[in-house]
Amino acid sequence: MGEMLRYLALDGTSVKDWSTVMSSAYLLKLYQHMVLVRLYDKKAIALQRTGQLGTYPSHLGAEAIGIGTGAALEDHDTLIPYYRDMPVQWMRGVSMTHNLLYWGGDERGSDFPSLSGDFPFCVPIATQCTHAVGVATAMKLRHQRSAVLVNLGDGATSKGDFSESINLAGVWQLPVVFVINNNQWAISVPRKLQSAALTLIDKAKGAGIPGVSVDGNDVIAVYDSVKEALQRARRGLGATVIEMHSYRLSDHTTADDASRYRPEEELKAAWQAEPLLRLKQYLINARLWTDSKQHEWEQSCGRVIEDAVAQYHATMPQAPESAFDHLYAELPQELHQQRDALIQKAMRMEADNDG
Ligand SMILES: Cc1ncc(C[n+]2csc(CCOP(=O)(O)OP(=O)(O)O)c2C)c(N)n1
Repeated sequence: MGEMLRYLALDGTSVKDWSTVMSSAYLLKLYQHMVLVRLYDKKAIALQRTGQLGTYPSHLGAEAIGIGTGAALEDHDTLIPYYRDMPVQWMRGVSMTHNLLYWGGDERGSDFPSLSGDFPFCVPIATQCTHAVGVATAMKLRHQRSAVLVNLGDGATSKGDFSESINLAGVWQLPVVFVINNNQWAISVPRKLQSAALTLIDKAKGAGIPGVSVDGNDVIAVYDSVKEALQRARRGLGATVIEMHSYRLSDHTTADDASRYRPEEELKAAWQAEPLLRLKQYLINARLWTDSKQHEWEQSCGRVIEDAVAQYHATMPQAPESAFDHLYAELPQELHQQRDALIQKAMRMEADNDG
């Protein structure tokens, strides 16, 4: 695999000096955000299971990638996220209520106050890479000293959109950072069936851009690698591909049952390397954290999450036809017909319910 950037070993000992990367106080803050994400994730799954949310993609195992990446971005950069990126958005100021609205099927979940034109989630696999290259091209033409960060899964690197995007990013030296969340599975398809390339950053070589291999469960390594790649981009030195080695500890989404295809032993081993465990151990050893502080923090996270859920529940539902409202500047005729049909159907259902 070559060398992989890592600062903390699995047992929570430091294996590389990170004193120039961030302060201890900042590391503690990142840990606290990771705990919050984990608790939020659990709540969102419970809401889906009880019919209060639509299909939801868990962040379990991806907390370090999300929080570390979000922390490394600057306000004037642009984030182009994929559906597993609530933690990155959270660090960019997008509320949990917006996330709940999104997965609850409400268009307003994508209408958040955004830093520097951040995009909403992209569900079609890898198409966000082409959007990122478009935004990065605009930044370059305007001589902005900002960068674009786009996230994708390991499966997305098998799509033409990814290959074409890194190719153009290489040729035009675009200020864009591609962060691959290599969580080893694309729904039921394991990494080794996705590509014969030894590593996913080997793909960057063909595009003439540097690739960096990172322990995606180590938040310091995530932060450091992303920050450096963003700086390179802002200085006009071009794009970078970062492969974050991680593991999807959850089902793919709440519509999936990973126990049908994923070896139990593999999952067990992955839990030993998960992102919160070693960091908590490190912080406790460094006397920056205690079990009682953990308890208090979890209580306050619980309150933050309950507030977001209450706001979500208090939001009046949108009209069904709102699904059509943000697709086109001018809706094509056939979609007008579908929209009208939907309104008629909603009216009939309402009349049936009343009658
Ligand atoms: C263009 C397109 N094809 C197929 C799908 C269905 N689909 C949804 S998620 C997924 C797997 C994605 O895996 P990966 O890129 O590794 O990301 P992960 O969800 O594991 O983070 C697929 C095939 C889709 N959303 N878009």
